[in-house]
Amino acid sequence: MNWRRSLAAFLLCWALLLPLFSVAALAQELPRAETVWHSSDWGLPKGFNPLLPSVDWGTTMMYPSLYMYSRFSDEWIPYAAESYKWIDKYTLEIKIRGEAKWWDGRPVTANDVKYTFELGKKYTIGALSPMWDYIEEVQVIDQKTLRLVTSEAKLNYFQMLGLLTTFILPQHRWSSLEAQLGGKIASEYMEQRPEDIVGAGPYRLLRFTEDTFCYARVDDWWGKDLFGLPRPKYICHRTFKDNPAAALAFEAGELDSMTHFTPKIWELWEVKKLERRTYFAKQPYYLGDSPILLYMNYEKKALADPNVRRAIAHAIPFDELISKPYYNYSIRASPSLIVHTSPAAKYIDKKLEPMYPVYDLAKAAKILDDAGIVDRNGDGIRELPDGTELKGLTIQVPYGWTDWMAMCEIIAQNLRKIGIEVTPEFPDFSVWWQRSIDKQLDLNLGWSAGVGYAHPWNVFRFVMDPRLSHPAGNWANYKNTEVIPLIDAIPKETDPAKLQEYYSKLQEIFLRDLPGVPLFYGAVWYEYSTEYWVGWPAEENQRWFDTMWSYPTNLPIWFYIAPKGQDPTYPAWIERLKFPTSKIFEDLAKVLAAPPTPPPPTPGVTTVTVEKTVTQVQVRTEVQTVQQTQLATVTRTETVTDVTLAGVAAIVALIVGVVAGLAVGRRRRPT
Ligand SMILES: [Ca+2]
Repeated sequence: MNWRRSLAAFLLCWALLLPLFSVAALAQELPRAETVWHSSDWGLPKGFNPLLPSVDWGTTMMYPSLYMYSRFSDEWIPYAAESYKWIDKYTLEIKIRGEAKWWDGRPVTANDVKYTFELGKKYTIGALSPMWDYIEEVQVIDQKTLRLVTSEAKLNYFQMLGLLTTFILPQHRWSSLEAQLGGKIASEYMEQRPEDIVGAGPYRLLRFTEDTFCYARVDDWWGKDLFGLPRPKYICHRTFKDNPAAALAFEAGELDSMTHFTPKIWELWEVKKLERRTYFAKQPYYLGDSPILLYMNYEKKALADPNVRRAIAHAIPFDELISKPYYNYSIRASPSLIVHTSPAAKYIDKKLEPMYPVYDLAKAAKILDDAGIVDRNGDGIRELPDGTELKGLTIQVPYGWTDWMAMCEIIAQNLRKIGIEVTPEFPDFSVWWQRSIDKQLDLNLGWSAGVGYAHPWNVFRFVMDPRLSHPAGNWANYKNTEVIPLIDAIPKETDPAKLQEYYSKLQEIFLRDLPGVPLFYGAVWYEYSTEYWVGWPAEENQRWFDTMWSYPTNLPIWFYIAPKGQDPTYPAWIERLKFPTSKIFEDLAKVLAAPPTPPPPTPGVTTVTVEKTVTQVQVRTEVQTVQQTQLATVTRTETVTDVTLAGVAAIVALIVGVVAGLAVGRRRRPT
């Protein structure tokens, strides 16, 4: 039977050579009807080690988290966890599912969680290190029970929730890697041999080429009795040289989904009648996330004047910015700084609406006139009462961000009409970034923080916290210490009435001082095709959904789409298991209200309370997400863990321009 051995050897060689083959070879080999093809403007494959600051798309599909969290619906699903339970104000106990196993058959344990999280103590890891500013320890109670313990000094419930969506690694594999490689496991080790990877997710890396990589379904996955198996047998990602190249492949039916900026995307279905769509069929086409603001630098004397700031806010043609350069891919952001399309809209204080800026050049001019900021020498430029001229100012965004560049031109034209001379300037990204760090920008467009369980606290903190600085937040260099006690109180508060009071006060201060002006919500790029797969999340098919780069949190999508011709059944477990963030806080409030409980009568005997509902949270470790951007062949914006409070400047440096946002979202910018 030598031929069998020869065949085996041949197949082995074939498998080893595959990574060298092109996408065409992969595409031919994998059945089109069983494969989802996706594209984002990710870079070329770098590695599949989730500890790295930059990892390949889908890497975290291979690893479990305790919970999955959808920031658009603000809901949780227990994944590797079975339940949670507040023990006291500082202690959250998590039970891990008895079924949860690594691919090699060993159980997913509390020790795996402790080991993974503690890697962030030993090494600088964007996704793990900042959590230690908010927790004291991870306690292992038994093999399947752990406790996340914080203290009054470190208390921040948003950050604690963030731990629940953090990936978990198998200690038995990574501790031996660590023994060999030390800190290189978090900085250099690539994890590029699919057969070496030990995960616990329903997909594992199959192979990759220079521009394509594919994951294959794990058919003996531990979760199949609980969750079933996902529908696609293969999920492949292709990297294109730029957005237009991806758009061509999408139009040609080579891709089933993508996250690329494409001008006039609606023409695919409205004009070309193709089976293509975005989340909404009409404007705004995409879900919105982080408010994009016009920031005005307090370090500049002219811009520190509240009347100048208010006048500028009234000179912004909000609708034109969105309809022209942004192709109506968004809507005007609420001036309150709270994303009004998110569940957090309940915190918007409508009594403050009279303070909202509206586009009105006459009103803008009157604000300046009334403040004595007028043109005294007839050159068309106004001066402050002390003679400071409103000229020589710039409005800057990185070169290549064509939509934002056009917005700067439009804003500058309008400011000239009210006697303020502002010149657009478009430096390279790195120059723009450094100028912001150096507080040298005058006016600039920038992001803030997105929706999710920490919203809107995360946005108020990002925009107004005087303790922050670029890139972590406070891009306007706002110096009002009045906001500090409010920002510090919210993450420790569970009383809805008090939260409303704090948020109302923050809105009032924000609208009074205008450290920035919210313009629109950054579009969450997501396009899909129904040529091969149906049941995609959309406005008329509202399903569990997170961004197409957030895994494992967006895993349920692979369980409810279906091959064309089959029924995209929505799994019952999603509806049964999901619960809102508010439940976590209600449960906490009950524990806080209860009288102190006596110590357990029989120490040493572990009493396990199994609850069936639990949940998890995601790590936006520092509460804040910072979106960072880089220009390469493609330009992208990434959401990265904010590490400022951690005081870990080194981490910031490490993650600039890379993907630290494993557990966090990730957004792209059009080129
Ligand atoms: Ca003048």
